[in-house]
Amino acid sequence: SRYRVAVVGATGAVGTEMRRLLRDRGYPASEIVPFASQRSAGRELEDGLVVRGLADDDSIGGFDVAIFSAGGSISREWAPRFAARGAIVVDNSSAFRMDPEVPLVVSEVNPEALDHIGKGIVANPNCTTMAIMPPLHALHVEFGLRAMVATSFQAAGGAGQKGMDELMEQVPGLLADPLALQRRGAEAAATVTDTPVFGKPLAFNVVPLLGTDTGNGYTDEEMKLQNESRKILGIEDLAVSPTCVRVPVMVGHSIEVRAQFEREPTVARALEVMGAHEGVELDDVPTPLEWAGRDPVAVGRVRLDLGDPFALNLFVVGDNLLKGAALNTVQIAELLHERGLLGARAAA
Ligand code: A2P
Ligand code: 11C
Repeated sequence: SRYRVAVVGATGAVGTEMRRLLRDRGYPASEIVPFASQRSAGRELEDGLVVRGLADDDSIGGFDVAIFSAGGSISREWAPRFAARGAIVVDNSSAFRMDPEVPLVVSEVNPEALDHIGKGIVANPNCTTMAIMPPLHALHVEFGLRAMVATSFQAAGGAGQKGMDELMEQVPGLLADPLALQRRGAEAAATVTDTPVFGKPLAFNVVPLLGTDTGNGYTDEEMKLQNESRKILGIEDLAVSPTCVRVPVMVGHSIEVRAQFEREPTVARALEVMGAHEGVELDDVPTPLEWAGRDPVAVGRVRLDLGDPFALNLFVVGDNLLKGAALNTVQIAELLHERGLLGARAAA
């Protein structure tokens, strides 16, 4: 069978990758329909598809699967409407991830969660959580994960095209006065006045606040690392100490993880089980630039903790637009097909 596929947020950084992956991976689609805001309606995309504005219920019927990456508020409003008209929605926003009726799926980690698609919606994890799930799943199966300290180094592209644009726009001005970057940093920073996405100058800098405070000093982005990891790995009481940091990288999130286990790990066995896990590759010194544009997540710097023989340190890198977002949504759509879950709802 072949499916009618909607891509919502099709003009964005993630949506563009979604369309490319559906095509390149040979998704069994009879038609791919790109949706974006009314501003983009009628625009012809580089693949020849013409954008439809998300406007009314008349335009959204007849889809088997709808892949969303247009932000949480669009998903909250439109995902249930697509689902009500028979589509299974694969949603890349944070809107439904913690809903107990909505499976939160990493394709190589917990595909069995797709057995219970209560509302016709499947959620795709946050890109930072996503990157660490395949290696931590391998380690959890082997050693029993109990706790982790996770510190992220997140790329500008995590905030979409506008994030990458904001970073790039800051570079030429700051490059004009290299000495200020070294000796008069506050002055250099003050020349960057327009920072709607990151709140601080990001070029030549590091910003240790990512997301909005949830009232306990931790941001929403940090809380996702705890809550989503617990749900995906099925460890209700997993102890997580998260810190999310923005770095001047275009694409590719990095995460240093200190993971504590029930059973004593060895580095050799850790490398063995992670290297054998689908979607993971070992790399002695993984860097986001070198992994941008590649499908697997990379793990390196695997070391036994200096103080606790039950803990390991590891450094994980993943392309936030690919595995962190578009690739996993397309892999979920592939699983829905393989498991015979598409079409049935539309027919029912
Ligand atoms: P548009 O290009 O028309 O603004 P990114 O994550 O790169 O910022 O992309 C966001 C995506 O979400 C874009 O495809 C954008 O479309 C889409 N989007 C933004 N607002 C809306 C809206 N009100 N309705 C539908 N799509 C939207
Ligand atoms: C970032 N991970 O890097 C965030 C953006 O929950 O899908 C993605 C927010 C989300 O800015």
